[in-house]
Amino acid sequence: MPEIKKVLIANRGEIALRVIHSCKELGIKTVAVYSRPDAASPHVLHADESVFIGEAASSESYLVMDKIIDAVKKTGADAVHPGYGFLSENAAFSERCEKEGIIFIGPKPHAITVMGDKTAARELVTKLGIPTPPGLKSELKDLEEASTIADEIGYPILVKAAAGGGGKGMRIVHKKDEFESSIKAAKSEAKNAFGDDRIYIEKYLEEPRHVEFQVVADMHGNVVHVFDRECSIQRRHQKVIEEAPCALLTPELREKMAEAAIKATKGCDYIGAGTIEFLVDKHLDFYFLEMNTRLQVEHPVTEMISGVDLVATQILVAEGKKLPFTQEDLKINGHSIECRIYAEDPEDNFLPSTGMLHKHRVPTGDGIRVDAGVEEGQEVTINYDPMISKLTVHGKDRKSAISKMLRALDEYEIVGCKTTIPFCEFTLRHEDFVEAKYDTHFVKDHFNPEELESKVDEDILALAATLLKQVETEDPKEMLSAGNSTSDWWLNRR
Ligand code: MV4
Repeated sequence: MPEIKKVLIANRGEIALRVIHSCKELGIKTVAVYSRPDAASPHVLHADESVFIGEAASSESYLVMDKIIDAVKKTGADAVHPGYGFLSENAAFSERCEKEGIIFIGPKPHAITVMGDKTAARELVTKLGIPTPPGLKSELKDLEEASTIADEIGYPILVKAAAGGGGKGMRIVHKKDEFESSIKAAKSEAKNAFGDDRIYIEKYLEEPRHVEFQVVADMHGNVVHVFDRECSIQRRHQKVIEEAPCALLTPELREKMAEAAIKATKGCDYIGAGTIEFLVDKHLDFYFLEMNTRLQVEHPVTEMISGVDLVATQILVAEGKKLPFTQEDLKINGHSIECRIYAEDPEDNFLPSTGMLHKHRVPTGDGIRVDAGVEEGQEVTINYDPMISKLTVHGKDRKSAISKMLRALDEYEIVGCKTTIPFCEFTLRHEDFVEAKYDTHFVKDHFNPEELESKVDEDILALAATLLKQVETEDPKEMLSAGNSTSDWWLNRR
């Protein structure tokens, strides 16, 4: 395998910057690609070179394989890092890179295909002796047979799309007389969403916790896990707060789950960084759900407790090098929490809240990491994911990580759009979160927007500061004229 000298990052925002950082530290040149509204984005400014790839819609830019491959050839890059989302879990793209002689920094097409098909993944891990939720062994073909199985495992039943994943195309069936109509609706939904109407059924596990394992594998048969993360704080299948390690796991359970995670990884001949997703129920029984064949958004919490640079590790193994550490080399050090700061209004059902980032001042200090893809003065638009940044902290234990996160959230200043910061503060102060007694229903069960702390005082202070700055720097007459930006941000403040 040739050494990687130049990487094209087929992504945008914070993850593109994250990849650029590791490349620079490894002495690798970087190429950014960008759509029209991203022309002046940080990922473009921080890369050594950049290539324009089309209009705002992802389907005209970041998702177009031909444009990415052309950009690779034009710039002489020898590898592509897909980040997360976009082409990261596209087996055809991994294959295309292979054919074009470009290193795809990720798994081979086979692993992406098997794990991307959720019933194939379920069949594979079942053969390996890994527990999955009770349900059909494979794809649902015969309605009558499926209904009998549903009776056996008991309601509620969860219907899932084979081509789904991440909660897309799921449907809960509460009782027998809804079974047939739900299956039919789920099939047509799956057909519409994925062009694939294959579905399967599982027992719907109640009060589950979402626990995932980070794995890394090289081309020499070495597979190591980099511990676990808990991601149960989410809404509409969008994670908001993640932590590592999972506070629920005992060393014995961690060992058992890690063993299953490594088995699944080896079972699909995986190469690179991946995530095995499990549900853990109140009896501490665990079940394999799916494998994500990419670097995940929440990877920083793993990096903080392990000291492993996951992106650098991805690049090394993509070059054909051996993993630079063994399982025995890795130890859990302290505790890490990540809050995703979204441009969304927690007081209004987490509706996207776009606008100009008039102010973006991030917290600083020991054990604090901010991965942001936008800068002050930039617009947060609806073209892409509304995530402004990821705030990740590290403490000597869970309690100090929570304290540090609350301090950091308090220090974070964003003016121009509403954000999930007040929601994160609410959660981190909640008794059940503090005691680590929470499951995937936390938001539904406990979150009440009326309990959010009022930010009005801070807003008034921020307004005063901005006005003062304008008085000092601008013509006062202009301030009073229409279209002044001050009134804009006042209306859009968090
Ligand atoms: C489940 C489940 C309960 N029982 N499967 C969500 C993401 C995707 N990877 C699979 N997911 C789930 N699968 C069984 N058999 C619960 C979830 C789940 C969930 C379901 C409904 C509402 C919110 C949820 C949050 C996390 C996980």
